[in-house]
Amino acid sequence: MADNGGKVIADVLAAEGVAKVFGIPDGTYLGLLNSLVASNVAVITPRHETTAIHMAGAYARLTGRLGVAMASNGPGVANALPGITVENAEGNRVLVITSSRRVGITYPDRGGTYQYFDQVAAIKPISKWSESVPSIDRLPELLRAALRWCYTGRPGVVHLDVPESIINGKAKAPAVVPPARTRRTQTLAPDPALVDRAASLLANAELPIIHAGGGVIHARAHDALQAVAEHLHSPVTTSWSGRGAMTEASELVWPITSITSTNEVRQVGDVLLILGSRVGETDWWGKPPNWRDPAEQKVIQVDIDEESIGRNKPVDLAVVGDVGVFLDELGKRLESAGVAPSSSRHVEVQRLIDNREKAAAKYRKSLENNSDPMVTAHVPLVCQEEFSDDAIVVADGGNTAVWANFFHSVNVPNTMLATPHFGMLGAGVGQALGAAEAFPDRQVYCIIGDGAFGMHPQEIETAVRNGNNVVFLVVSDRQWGMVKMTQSVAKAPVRMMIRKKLEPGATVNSDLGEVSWDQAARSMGAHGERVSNPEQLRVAIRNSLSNGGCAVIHVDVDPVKHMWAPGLLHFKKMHQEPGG
Ligand SMILES: Cc1ncc(C[n+]2csc(CCOP(=O)(O)OP(=O)(O)O)c2C)c(N)n1
Ligand SMILES: [Mg+2]
Repeated sequence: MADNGGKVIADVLAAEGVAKVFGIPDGTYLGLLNSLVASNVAVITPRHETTAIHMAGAYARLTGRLGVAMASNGPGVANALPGITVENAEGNRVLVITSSRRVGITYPDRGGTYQYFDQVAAIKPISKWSESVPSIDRLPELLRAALRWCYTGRPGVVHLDVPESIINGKAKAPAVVPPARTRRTQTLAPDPALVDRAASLLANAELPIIHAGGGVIHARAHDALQAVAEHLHSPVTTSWSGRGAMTEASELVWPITSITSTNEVRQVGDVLLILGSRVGETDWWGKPPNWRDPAEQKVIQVDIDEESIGRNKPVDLAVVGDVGVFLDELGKRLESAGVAPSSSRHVEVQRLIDNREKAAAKYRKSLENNSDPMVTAHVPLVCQEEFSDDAIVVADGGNTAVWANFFHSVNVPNTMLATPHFGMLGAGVGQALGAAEAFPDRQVYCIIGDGAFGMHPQEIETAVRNGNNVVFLVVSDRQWGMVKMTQSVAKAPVRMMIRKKLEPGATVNSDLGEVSWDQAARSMGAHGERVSNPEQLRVAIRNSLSNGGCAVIHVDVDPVKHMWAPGLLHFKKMHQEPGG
């Protein structure tokens, strides 16, 4: 077989250690597919391009490796756009390679070209970087540029558009230059003088507190964070994206679902260490009243991405670098200086923990309800009891994702996936499949709303075909539950408080029809079960796990109680800043 542009790409990906690529096959990149297979890079094929992008995103986040996805020119790329938007917003490290029509008729379009749109112009504003390859001679250089961008700044989506005439066209594949010679491959160490200053601020603090974002997960700094938090006896709050940055089995972790007690922690700390978080809208922009008045609190921010420093919350000490290296270095300094928390700090932290547990107990009241169909709170709880601690859980849907977040504890770091920045219904399907590809031997389950699952049920067949071990729990309230709740409260708040629901037809198109998800699953070769109470659910999970492969459990829940998910008022307030 003569070399072609596809081989040039496959050689570079293989040299980067890429083992799996996600995408739907197409003739426009046949040269690439053949070369990937020849290089033992597996091509994993879902039934929708946006799923491929989410699979790559989940795979990257869970393994720390580069996620690679592909889509074919025109419709394939159009289908990939939502996934690209979301994975970029979520900050997952994904390289997307697309084919485009041959060089002679594109860029610019002459009008009437088949399966063509300006893919680069469309993807540029929804990615970190997007360029087209104008000639085969420039392919190696632009691949190197793309990979450099993958590892520069905040992770996200990087896109390279390659005309079919280049992918399939004859070329002599040049010797691959090792990655270390074409980009930085070591982690970015922070300036030691800045680590010294951070150590001294923290050592002299009355109550240092830590806020961990998704950057801690990308840096795989879970153990380093736990060591520093324990050394300082510091409360650790996590952003939505940072859930699982440190084990929630530790008393020192405040998941974002402990909203009121998280606010309390942020009010009392006199030194705040922000790790890998932009402190954006879902962190209430780092502002009072959810956070302490900046005049009363010193802020240290550490981030791999210089652009994220001081962006939403002013800082007293800015540290650019890898949070894992920073925490390792900080830990050494705290130890050698013999820093130890005071007994008054222990007392204060215990008070904060007690308040957190009191608030959590209030939420747990919904578990006392044993109605059939069940209250949704039981779903994540029974799952937590039945799946192993290192199982990967994906939360998707409107209220379903809220219930799943409130009643799940991330006891093993980096085992929870969602789209906290985008709230993208249906993304969880691809994320669950990506998780199963990342860890074929681990348990993976996805708690997902019936609206969300209805966006990508075809991927059940993908899971069956690819032999993925994944259990979907489809929470069926036969409504766009979160939307029905917000519509109802907006329309008649007092009536809602008294009667908990409005009369049928009072909201605009927020009801859905019946779909038997267990039957749909069986029609595609998966195991299917339908349950409506916690005990049935427990049995169904056990059956699914002993069966192996893909299972779908249709979970009927009480549709009215489902609307009353915890924390909704707090989330409404979260979105009101800034005004205008
Ligand atoms: C792709 C997408 N479209 C629309 C929305 C707006 N939206 C937010 S929650 C929601 C309802 C979700 O319904 P379902 O998945 O059944 O979950 P439930 O709220 O019923 O638990 C909608 C339509 C969204 N977040 N994502
Ligand atoms: Mg629903």
